[in-house]
Amino acid sequence: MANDKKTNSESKKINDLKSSEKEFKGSVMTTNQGLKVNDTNNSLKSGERGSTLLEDFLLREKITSFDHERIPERIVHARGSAAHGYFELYESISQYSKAGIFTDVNRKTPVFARFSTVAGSKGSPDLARDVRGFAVKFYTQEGTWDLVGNNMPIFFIQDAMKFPDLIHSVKPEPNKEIPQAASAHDTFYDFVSHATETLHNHIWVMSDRAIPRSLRMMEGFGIHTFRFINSKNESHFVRFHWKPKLGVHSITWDEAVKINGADSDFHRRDLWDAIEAGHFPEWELGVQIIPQEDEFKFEFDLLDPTKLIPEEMVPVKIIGKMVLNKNPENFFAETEQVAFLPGHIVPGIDFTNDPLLQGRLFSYRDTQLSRLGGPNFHQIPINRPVVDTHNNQRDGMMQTEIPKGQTAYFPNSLTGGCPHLAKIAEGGFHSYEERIDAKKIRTRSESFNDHFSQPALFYRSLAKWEQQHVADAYTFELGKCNHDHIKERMLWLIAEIDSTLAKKVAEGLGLEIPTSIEQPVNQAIGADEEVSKHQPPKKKNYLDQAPTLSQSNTKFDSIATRQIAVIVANGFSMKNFKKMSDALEKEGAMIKLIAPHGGTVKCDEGMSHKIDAAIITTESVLFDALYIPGGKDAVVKLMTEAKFIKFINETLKHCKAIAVDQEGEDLIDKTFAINFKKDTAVLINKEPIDFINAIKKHRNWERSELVKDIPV
Ligand code: HDE
Repeated sequence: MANDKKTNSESKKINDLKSSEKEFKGSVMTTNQGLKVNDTNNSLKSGERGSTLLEDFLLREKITSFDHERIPERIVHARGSAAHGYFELYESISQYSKAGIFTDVNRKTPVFARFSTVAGSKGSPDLARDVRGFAVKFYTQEGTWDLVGNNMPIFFIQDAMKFPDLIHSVKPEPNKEIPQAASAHDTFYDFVSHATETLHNHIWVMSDRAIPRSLRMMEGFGIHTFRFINSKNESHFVRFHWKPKLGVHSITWDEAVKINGADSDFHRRDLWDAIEAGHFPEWELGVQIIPQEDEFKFEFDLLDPTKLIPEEMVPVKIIGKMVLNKNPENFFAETEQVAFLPGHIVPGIDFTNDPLLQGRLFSYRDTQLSRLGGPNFHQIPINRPVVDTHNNQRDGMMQTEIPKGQTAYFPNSLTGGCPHLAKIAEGGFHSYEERIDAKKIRTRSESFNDHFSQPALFYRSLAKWEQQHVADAYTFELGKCNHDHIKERMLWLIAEIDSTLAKKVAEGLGLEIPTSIEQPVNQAIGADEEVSKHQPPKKKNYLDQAPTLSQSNTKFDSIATRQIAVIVANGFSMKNFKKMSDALEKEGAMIKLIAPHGGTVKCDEGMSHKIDAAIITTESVLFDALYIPGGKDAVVKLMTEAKFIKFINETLKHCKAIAVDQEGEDLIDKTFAINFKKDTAVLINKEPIDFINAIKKHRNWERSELVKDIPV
């Protein structure tokens, strides 16, 4: 009996230790020691109007806890949003990897994915022009694997040694802490223009990839070349890709600037709302596999993280999918405390000598020590593996487990040699035995020295409208710099990438492209090395174009989760509205009614309809498309409100689809300065299917030139 009691209380304790989730419904308020609290509104005082007493342990516990609520934010990727989900494998790839996650098609591996901007602090707006982090924690049965990537396939620098310089240059300038979450300032371009290895990632940041429409509509990349190891211990090189089911879509810079004011949580809200509505975001996982013997087959180095392997040269093999189907319960406990480490791998995956990856293998564990307070951060619920862990590591800050027994060393006899080691065949990790025979040197491989061919390939591969956006972005960013010598140095480098691009930017800046620049360009080298040999080598042209790099070749097959603004006032046509909204909702679009005021409006059939937003509280940039049903009274009313006119003009300017029925045409006649009735995405009295097809195309970019002077 007594024994049973002990077992019960022991197992209760284990359960308590394991389960850290707390439900507050129906519970009484207590202190952290379990004392029931009778008053949490008033401190203990010496008399009704007297001073507060030091004795007040209730006040001290509450305030102390509050004082220490914040932990240091991530030095990079501080602004993030995350969700839970799962990963499923389509087919076993055991010929390449022995990892359970890549061989067992019957598994549903739990995942936690966090998306982030890089430069801004935790409270910065979502629509900064920036790279997006794309980090996924796979809780596999052989241990946790973290794939800590970005939404661009390459990185700025080639060696971890330069990372602090890169980040210090893009962060707010240290004297005045300005600008927040923005690369458009002198220090960043001072650095970029002196470190030409950055130019490839940089041109991606100038492209629409840096201002995604949604976190759900961006690709993800592991960037570095990793290794797959199969059960015969054979190695293949691999690069990882995430392909969003909804395609890759972006907004314009004008929208980004406005969204940051209208809803600075735009991406965070979009991810949260989609999951709450049951529209679970999905990505397919793809791999580019390169046989070991092809290591030197390419005109770039596989170990160089500033180079992508064009899909046109090595196709991406789709092997599985990730579905995000649950929002976190608590932002701090999960999204903030999650710790991703590129060093978290499982048997079947291994590293290469990419010098950036090698540095990351040190940095991420190190950063968690100050961010999460000590070496036991793996015990925080979100960071715990799904498998049991046993080792002899002990103590330290925030130890929340109670390791039992007499021994904490290996080998031992007192605990029967446990925890014992695992044989390789039983899943024990064994590093790939790469042959190494080299001098110890501090240098950069010559094979990393081509900094211009791939930025040029990227630019050549873009559609006309994408190229225009790149030119506009360079012009904006450099236009924000104060020093002409920095702008001129950049112009010289852009001209090395593409001379027509440089001409456009130079015109916008009102500067000449210099014919030479004074100082050596490439500072990727040590002080004693010859500068001249690092001048830009001739560009290679191993591929004229890589169409997969252009967003004009992405998927355009769905309007699911697209936000459709419907502008209405009392007397709007119910018949038109119902036909259109039924068709849109059937395709998964989200309809939002916007009216001159909040509350409800009445349609022409006398029914009341709840309004989603009064016009004063919203902006066109928060929507993907616009519909105006007819109804004479409604249209007359809408015409009198300037903000609706602005709303319509802006929707037009951002090249979005607009559908109007009957009297709705009068409203666009009043609004549009020139006639857009022939525009393929302005649909007047057309069928819902025409509007749906126009929304699927995301934008009608052909309109761009005609609308660029609309003054909104
Ligand atoms: Fe990171 N990076 N990084 N990075 N990184 C961090 O780790 C670092 C790099 C990336 O949602 C930090 O836990 C170094 C490449 C993502 O929590 C820090 C170098 C790629 C995230 C760190 C790189 C990334 C981070 C900050 C050069 C794409 C956010 C807090 C050697 C493949 C993960 C933290 C999350 C976060 C260091 C380069 C992606 C300081 C030293 C390349 C997505 O450890």
